[in-house]
Amino acid sequence: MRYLTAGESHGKQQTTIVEGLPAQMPITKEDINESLLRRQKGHGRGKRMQIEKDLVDIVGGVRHGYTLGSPIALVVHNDDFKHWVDVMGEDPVPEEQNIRRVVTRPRPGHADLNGALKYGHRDMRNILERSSARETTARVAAGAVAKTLLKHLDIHIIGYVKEIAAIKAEEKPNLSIQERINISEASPVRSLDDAAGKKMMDAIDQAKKDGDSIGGVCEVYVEGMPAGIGSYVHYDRKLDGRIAGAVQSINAFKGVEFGIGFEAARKNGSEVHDEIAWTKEQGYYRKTNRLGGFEGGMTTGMPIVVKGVMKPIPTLYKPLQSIDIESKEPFSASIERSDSCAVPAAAVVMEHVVAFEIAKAILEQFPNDQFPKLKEAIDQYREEIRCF
Ligand code: EPS
Repeated sequence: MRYLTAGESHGKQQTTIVEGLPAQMPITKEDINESLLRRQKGHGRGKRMQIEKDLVDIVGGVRHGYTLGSPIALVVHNDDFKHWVDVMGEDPVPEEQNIRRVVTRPRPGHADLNGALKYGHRDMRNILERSSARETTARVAAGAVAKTLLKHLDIHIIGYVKEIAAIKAEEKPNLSIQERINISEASPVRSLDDAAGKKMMDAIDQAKKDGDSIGGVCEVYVEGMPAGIGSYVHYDRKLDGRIAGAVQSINAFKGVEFGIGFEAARKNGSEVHDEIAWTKEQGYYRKTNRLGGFEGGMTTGMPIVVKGVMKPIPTLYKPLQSIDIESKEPFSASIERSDSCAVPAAAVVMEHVVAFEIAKAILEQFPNDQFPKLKEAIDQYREEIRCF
């Protein structure tokens, strides 16, 4: 399974094509819209989210509520396009008419300058329109298709916020996945810790007042994965490696950890590895889950626990110094509108990119043409490894 996205932030629409999904899998618009709407929420979002109402149009690959096995094509319209028609229009601009809102001032921390140098655009709008995190709408749409497949296979996944700025949510290792879903959905910052969540909201409000932005840490938790998904035999079949690459590719993400992550460097092996146990009902399991559900690039059958670090959004009301590429004069980068914190939304994005990598690995390992046969094969595999 693979996917492609296309579309500019202020262009007509975001487009997603997902290819490689089995036929005969139930899926509805609601499965995708729920994810899209969750991505739009979160304390700290800016004015753009008041303009957009992300709803999907399924324009290929699904008929009467079931996948056909053909590519699935999804469209989400940018409602803001109506304000940008003459700036973003696809028709060639007549020579006498100036292109409006030309960007010659690269913003520190964005793709603007590097993209301009690479593609030779002197109007950096041609860079920022695509490098904008608006694209994560299309990625969430692809991930929602993957999440639907996982749901039908009894694999459940949720993303929430662990930290914003310096405020850390308390560890809650014993919460079930359903509790994680319910608590994070009810929190305006997707925190599992109500007290920390309130402090996170205050920190976001303060950053907004200061014209600054703040980042944080998201965590994705997956339950129901059988052991042995992914492989140790080659670098590009290690599922944790693929997940890490996908998470790192989310806009503004700077790092990834599984389980205790970087903490493992500061501990002895006896404090890091998870002891193996067995019961007749459950089969093999680990007494702890410090490695976050992976050994040897394969799932252990324990919950997958992965964290991603998001830097503060580089679009600041508080100006940073940069250089105008036409005049070569220094200037202070300033903006018209921005999110002061998008970590709660990023947790939803991360949930969906992880879902996609997991679903992809499952489809590589089991019969993938017809959904009922896939389900049967996975149920049989679960039984086999329980009795192994
Ligand atoms: C973004 C800048 C803002 C955000 C946008 C990402 O958009 P605008 O430039 O239109 O104000 O709102 O995020 C989204 C539109 C979204 O759907 O998440 C950026 O520069 O990355």
